[in-house]
Amino acid sequence: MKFENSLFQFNRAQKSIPGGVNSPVRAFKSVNSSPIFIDSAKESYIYDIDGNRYIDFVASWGPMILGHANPRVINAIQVAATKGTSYGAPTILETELAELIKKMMINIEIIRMVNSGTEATMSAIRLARAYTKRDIIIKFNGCYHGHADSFLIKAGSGALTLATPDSPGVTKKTAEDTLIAEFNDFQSVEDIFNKYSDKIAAIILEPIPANMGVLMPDIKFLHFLREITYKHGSLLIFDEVITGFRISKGGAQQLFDIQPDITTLGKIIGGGLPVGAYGGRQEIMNLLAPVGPVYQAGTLSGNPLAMSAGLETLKIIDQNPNFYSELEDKSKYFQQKLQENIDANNIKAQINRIGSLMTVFFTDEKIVNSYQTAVTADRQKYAQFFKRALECGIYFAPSQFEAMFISASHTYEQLDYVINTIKTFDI
Ligand code: HOZ
Repeated sequence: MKFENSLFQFNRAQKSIPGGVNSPVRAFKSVNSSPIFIDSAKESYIYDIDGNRYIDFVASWGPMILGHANPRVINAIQVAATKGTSYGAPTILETELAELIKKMMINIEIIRMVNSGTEATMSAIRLARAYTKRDIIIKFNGCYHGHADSFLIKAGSGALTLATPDSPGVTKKTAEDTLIAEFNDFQSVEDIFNKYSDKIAAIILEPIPANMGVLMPDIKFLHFLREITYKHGSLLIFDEVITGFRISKGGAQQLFDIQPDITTLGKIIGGGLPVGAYGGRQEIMNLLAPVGPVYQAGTLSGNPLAMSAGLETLKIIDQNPNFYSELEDKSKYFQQKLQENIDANNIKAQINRIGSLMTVFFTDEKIVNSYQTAVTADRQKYAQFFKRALECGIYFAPSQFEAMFISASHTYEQLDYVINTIKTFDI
């Protein structure tokens, strides 16, 4: 496989863009490589500018649950574009998307659209602080909630692989208001509440962590978080930017039967265009301006192109009663066969999967359910695995600590190709 054009463009990009990329993990640094530049994508294939074709398991980091360039979604964007691309004024599309999200995710009574997951989580904690009149938030070691200052403390995703889980530029004072607990560890949460009880505004978490690789949550732990936040008058914020509309029609909160106070969304609700959102109980959401005093605004919030793409994506999902069961069957098949071949090939790796979210951890640990077990994974092994896969036309996430996404457009034939190809890997 040749990567000459990508290499040339990467060198060119580095002269104008930090590290040549607009989001760090794309630089392929943690797999000791340089990025492929993308030309186009269709369904489950992605094509680079050297003419190489890959089966895509990155799926734009989650949004492309239908596969790339779905004809209905593209048509909706085209129709919207011919009517103008931004007005900075309300449209019916925004209400339609809000109504559909509320129907599918029943704990959301009122929802505000923004432009990214980072904006959603950043605004959600402002709201939680205003509602509770408290300052402290609890987040979990290795969970990632975007790049707002309050979350860049023991963060996952690119921050974890670049070994900068505490970013310079975050002031000490900001960091002091974010307390860190360990995911799936009851005691670590109890300890914080014992010490700071009436100062804690909220716990924010990815109910299924997917930014230190995919971790399996202890369902009892998630219910415990709901109980302890009720008990202490704190809010529970589910960051479902990745899991929303991926894990089930109603997200992880439906799967685990938990009612968070605020939910943050992104990725799928934009159908591949930049959208985030946060929503929850009316009494909390109505603190937002212009109803209440909590300020948050945006010129491109509710942008008609983005709303159209998200609305069409959710309609396609909502109209297919078998959408999630088919995705589950396919993902389960993939996990089982892949694990069989990994074992048969004497590769020491453990696959974590929930629905269509997966990570192959290169570790001896049999159960990977904590930050501590996740980071035992051998990044060099993952880098070898990633590179071998890429050469065979398979595009996995360029980092051990990201998720693999299965889409509705992956075929069993494509999955079989991957399963059988891995049998030949010498790593
Ligand atoms: N933060 C994303 C992964 N969890 C990566 C975003 C990107 O590079 O596009």
